[in-house]
Amino acid sequence: MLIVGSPVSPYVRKILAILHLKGLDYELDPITPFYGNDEFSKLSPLRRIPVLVDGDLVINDSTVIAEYLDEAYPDVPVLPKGPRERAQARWIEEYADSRLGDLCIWSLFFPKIVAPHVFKRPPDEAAIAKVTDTDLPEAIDWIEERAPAGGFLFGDAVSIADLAVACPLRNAAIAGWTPDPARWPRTAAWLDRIAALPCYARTLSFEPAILATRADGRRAALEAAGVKVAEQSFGADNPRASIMLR
Ligand SMILES: N[C@@H](CCC(=O)N[C@@H](CS)C(=O)NCC(=O)O)C(=O)O
Repeated sequence: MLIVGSPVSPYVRKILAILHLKGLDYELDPITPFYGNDEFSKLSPLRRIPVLVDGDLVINDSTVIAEYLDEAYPDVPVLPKGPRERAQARWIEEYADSRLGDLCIWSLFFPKIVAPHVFKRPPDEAAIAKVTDTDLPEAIDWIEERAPAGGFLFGDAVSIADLAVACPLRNAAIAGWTPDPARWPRTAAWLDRIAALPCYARTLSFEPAILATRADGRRAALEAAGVKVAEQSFGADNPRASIMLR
């Protein structure tokens, strides 16, 4: 199966961690969504990553992809068993995807890392400070109340909800913000346990191939990191503005 999307996206990272956990093979087309070509618009009408392509099956949205993978390959589940736990896991995933995604990606990683490099737009430092000083701390206060004292949210096995929380916070870390263990001890220790999982740690090992490598060397760097890079790409040479920002 093919996954379209850069492994630096938190939503792609979540899917790659699940594929690793389940022991599934995949090829990666590591495009940044802003560099998607016209074919990418057909594949992903919101021009978002990740997209899963398996033969004639195309699935958009990381939550939908994760649930598909859990149903199609149930041996190592990422959703807990009971209906109550499943509903809780889905809600924490939704909170992470939308609220943490909004703060960590759109309000921090995008203006600090993506916009200056891709769109040559200077960062709004006052807006970024509001996110790191007020908005993210408030969100992590909410997370801290739910963070498990040991293990993971639903026991000894990692779930979609654990991964969903860790993934956007990884982008905040790349942009220079991590939860202070003195204020959020449970969250900080829980994130460390997730980071130590082989399925997740492997996704982090792909990052230098994107973040510290020129565009023309990324394919080789990813392959050196153990990624099967797809022959054909949905990438283009020039960036387009996000639908979100139009
Ligand atoms: N709800 C979607 C969100 C995906 C998403 O926003 N991906 C970002 C990359 S981190 C993207 O493709 N942004 C490009 C855009 O919105 O133009 C999911 O879970 O897959």
